[in-house]
Amino acid sequence: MQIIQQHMDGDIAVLTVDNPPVNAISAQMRQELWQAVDRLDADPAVRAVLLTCAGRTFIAGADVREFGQPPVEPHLPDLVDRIERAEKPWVAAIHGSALGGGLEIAMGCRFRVAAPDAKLGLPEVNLGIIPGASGTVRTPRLIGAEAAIGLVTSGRPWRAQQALTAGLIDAVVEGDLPEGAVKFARAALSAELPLPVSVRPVAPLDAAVWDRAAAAFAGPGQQAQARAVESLRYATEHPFDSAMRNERRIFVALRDSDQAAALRHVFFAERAAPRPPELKGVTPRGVARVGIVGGGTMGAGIAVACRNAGVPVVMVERDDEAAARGVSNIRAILAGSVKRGKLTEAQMADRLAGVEASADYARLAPCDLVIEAVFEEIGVKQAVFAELARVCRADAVLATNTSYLDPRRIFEGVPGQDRCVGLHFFSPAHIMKLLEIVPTPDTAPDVLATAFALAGRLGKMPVRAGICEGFIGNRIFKRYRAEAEKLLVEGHEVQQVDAAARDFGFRMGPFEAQDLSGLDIAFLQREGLRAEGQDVPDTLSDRLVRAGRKGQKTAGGWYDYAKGDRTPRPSAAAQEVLAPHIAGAGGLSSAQIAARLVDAMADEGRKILAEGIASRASDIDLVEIHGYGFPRWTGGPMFAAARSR
Ligand code: T1G
Ligand code: NAD
Repeated sequence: MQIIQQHMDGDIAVLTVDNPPVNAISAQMRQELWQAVDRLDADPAVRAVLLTCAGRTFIAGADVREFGQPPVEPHLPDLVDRIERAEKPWVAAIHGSALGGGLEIAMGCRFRVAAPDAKLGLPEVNLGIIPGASGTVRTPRLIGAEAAIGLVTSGRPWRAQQALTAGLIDAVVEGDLPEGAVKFARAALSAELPLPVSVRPVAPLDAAVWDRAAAAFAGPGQQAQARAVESLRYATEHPFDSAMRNERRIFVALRDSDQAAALRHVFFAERAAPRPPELKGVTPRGVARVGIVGGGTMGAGIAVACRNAGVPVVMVERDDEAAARGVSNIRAILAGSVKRGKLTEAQMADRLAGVEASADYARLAPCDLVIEAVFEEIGVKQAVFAELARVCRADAVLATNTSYLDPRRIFEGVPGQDRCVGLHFFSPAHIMKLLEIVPTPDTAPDVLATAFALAGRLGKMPVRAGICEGFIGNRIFKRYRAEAEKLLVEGHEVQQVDAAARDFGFRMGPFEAQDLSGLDIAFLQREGLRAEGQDVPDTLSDRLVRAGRKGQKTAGGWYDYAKGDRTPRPSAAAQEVLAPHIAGAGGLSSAQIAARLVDAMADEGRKILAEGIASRASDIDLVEIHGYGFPRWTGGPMFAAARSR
């Protein structure tokens, strides 16, 4: 099967690339494009070549699945070069996304035009590499070095209009793209052709600008960004050919690096998790309106997540006063977005207008899906579901946001158990990407599919989780905290463990994070279990709470805090509480401490897999990355632990 079709529009040859789903560049595509250049150059009936794509997008880059395999000729940089040297000028007509190698091919063309909603970018750094087919060499020659630094190091694509302003493309084509592009080509051919990008001059930047750019990417996990700056700088200070050799050298080193392998793993993990194979072909139920019971921390955050996605919300609270509080919780979140320039006042008003808050459960009748987010108490939740069973349509999906309770107990007695499902959002729910989707054995496939579809609309990363205490995320988190305490018992310092976690790539260590969120939440949960007669031994953090140290809110937990200052300071008082329980002299290095934490998480992860609580190891990695700040460039605990073995 040919990937590329050709037809003539007068004296312009139109090539259409068709390699679903995203026209990723394969060896065959490179070969066919090479042959097309030779063939069309030799054809006297052809004056110019239009490069277009079929399907939803222009060429979205190299095929990530081929990264580990031996390279096959022709290589992409040579192909881009060949297109640029073609006697007949090539015009790239871009719709959807021109990414990575796709944009590099477009930069080899003499002209680039794009549909108004097209996106153009060099996302390679997201995969731990730099552009490998002249992206760091042609881009500065096309749009200037400073703009190129932004495009390459951010990995974020530009919209067509921004690309036009910067000079990345020559025109935005409204209406039919191939037709408009042919018209553009005809007009362009009547004037003198611009220089090929590789021979255009590039203005050098001050050393200070480069130094600033390099300094911005000195942190861990930004190896690709740092080396992209290096490659861009070299490319603006050296001739094209030498710059290409330098880019290649850096590209190959990064491609074979641990960070790139980890980021590729995450790339595929993120594409696998939202599409469980068992739901293939299952049609989700329509969700035009979402109900939310509870307007506290989670209910308000979930409401904002829905409103940001344009979904109308009905919120029910205990009484009118609580309903008003729920609305002001929503308003406070939106006002924060306005303050940070992420939302306009008008958008905020629109978001609020789509929220109906009340104390009357009957208002939930038109909702297609209702999420319960009330107190974490089984009796309260069961009473809520009894009300939902009374007022909601029989086909409405009913969901609970419980963190630790067994959803089967919460749904007990609800008619139509097949429409019930756990939807575990993370706080703050309008920001955190993770959504654990927790079906019971009775949950119907189309209800599960509805949950995944909702996650997609809300921009969440859905991960299927089975039922156990804490599901995937909180169960591993508990083990992580226990391991951190064990390291203290063995004689390591609180600040030493936190620093090791930070050096590994967490934004915060386990103890400073607990001080921030409060030690009392987990304490109260354990006290609840103790009250039920369960044997739950005191943790070190329980001992701190009993000594009145609940974290920043009480001026101290694992650390002390000066008034109005969130800087953790070593605490003699905490040390006094802990001292009787310390049984060792420490001695592990920072890397060894981090490895202990990661290994404990991975060990719990393996149990979770063996019990069928998670469907795949990569799902566990996503839970940690998107819910708990595990550094993305390590690939998650399962990937990192397997690599270090
Ligand atoms: N290679 C292989 N498969 C890819 C792919 C790629 N580059 N991009 C997407 N897919 C698959 C994906 O796994 C999924 O498969 C399906 O396409 C739809 O993806 C030399 C070296 C293009 C904006 O990083 O950003 O070029 O699960 O669900 O939301 O310098 O995919 O259906 O089997 O994401 O419509 C640079 C990454 C490569 C592009 C479409 N390119 N892709 O989004 O669909 S490096 C990228 C995307 C490079 C050169 C270097 C998005 C998209 P399946 P999807 P979407
Ligand atoms: P919260 O105390 O901030 O809010 C709970 C709200 O529920 C309150 O506004 C209360 O008035 C309301 N409520 C109580 N009983 C009600 C009833 N019968 N009908 C209507 N409203 C009622 O609690 P939260 O932090 O938002 O947690 C809610 C749920 O989400 C809990 O199950 C919790 O375990 C879970 N959760 C919390 C977090 C978190 O980090 N806070 C994260 C994930 C899940």
